[in-house]
Amino acid sequence: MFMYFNLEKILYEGKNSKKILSYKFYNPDEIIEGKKMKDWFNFSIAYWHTLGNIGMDPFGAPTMKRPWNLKDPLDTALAKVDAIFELCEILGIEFFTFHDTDIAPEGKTIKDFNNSLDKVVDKIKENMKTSNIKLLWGTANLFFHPRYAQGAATSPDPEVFAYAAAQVKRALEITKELNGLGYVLWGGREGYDNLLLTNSELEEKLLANFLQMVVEHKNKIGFKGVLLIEPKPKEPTKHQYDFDAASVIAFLSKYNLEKDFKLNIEANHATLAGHTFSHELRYARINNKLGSIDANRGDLLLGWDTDQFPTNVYETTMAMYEVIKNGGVDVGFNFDAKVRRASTDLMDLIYGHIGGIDSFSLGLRIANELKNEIDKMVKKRYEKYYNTMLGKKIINKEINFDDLFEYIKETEVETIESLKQELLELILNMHIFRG
Ligand SMILES: [Mn+2]
Repeated sequence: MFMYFNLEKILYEGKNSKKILSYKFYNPDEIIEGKKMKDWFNFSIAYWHTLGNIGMDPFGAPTMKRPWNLKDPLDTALAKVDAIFELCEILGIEFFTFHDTDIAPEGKTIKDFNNSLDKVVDKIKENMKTSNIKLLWGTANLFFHPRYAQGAATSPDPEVFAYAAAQVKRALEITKELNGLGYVLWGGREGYDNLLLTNSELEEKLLANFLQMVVEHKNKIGFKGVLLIEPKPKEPTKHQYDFDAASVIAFLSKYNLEKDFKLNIEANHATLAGHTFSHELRYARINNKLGSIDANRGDLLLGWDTDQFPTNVYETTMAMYEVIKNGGVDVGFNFDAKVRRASTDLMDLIYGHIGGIDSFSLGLRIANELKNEIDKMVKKRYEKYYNTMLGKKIINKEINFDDLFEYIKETEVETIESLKQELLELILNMHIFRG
């Protein structure tokens, strides 16, 4: 039935199943909190990590032989289209994501590149006609080629700015043609390695101008998807301008771009910024900026972006609490995750995705059970702001410093009510241990 994998479709069998190749917690059509599980997630396979990764790292040669890698680069690109549709079909994943350079060979000029992109996009459209598989989001790779070594939008050379713009223009157009739900901008080279050699005011202005042009082009072509910025603090650049959710939101607000962009929050980028995944989700959520998620995990003992498949149910539970409070995400959950360099079998790709899907699905179930208990505890913690005159006046700003002094001058304010963190942890564990 399939070309690259000798497998049946992976199906839901429930948590007591002993079958490795099954979902224990992901039941796509089951309704949770008014919505099908699959619609909470829009799970997506990342082209680059799943089809592109051949196990190279800075210390060693490729370790993986993939059957879709052929002699001719265009043949390879066309074979990858069948491979991504096949993987989606087997795993029951309805979406995929790509950079422009993942799907077609670049050639010498942007015109060459666009010609090869056209051929591959035609094949993607053909495959889409006979399946339910869709594009989650597209993006342009503005970090791999040597021309981007000193930045793309923030390069000191305007020809590089122009090249990057031409790439994003086409990538946006392709995303629209394929009905993508979003378009992501990740500025891996937008930042600095040496501050003394950097004109920071100019680079910030260039980045803002670039993003404004993205919005203009989006409106011009009538793309209805969500524009997303993906924060990351460092790597490959020493310092990246899109450091974390808070820095990006401040930047957007300074340049009047707040209504045009949301955020794509990645677990591993959060920890690189010194935050937890749920911190970044929370910050995006309370600012109405939680648009999409790159589902993976890092390794806290390593200082880099390891992009591992998510397996930590504590983390997925906390993440799904934020997602439920947000009413879901606009775009979806993309597995920006790769198998380890030493995991060289094709089957490892299947195991990785099953593990990631089930970890988030269990997280959704637990967070949904827990949310009322947590909300009750939080509400109680702040209740004096809502049920006392003093609290209400502070919230509504109907009081000033003189009034506050008068109010409090003869009152001893010692300790306040217990935080009860340990109780919360017990409740959380009780739900997680039950599964
Ligand atoms: Mn990453």
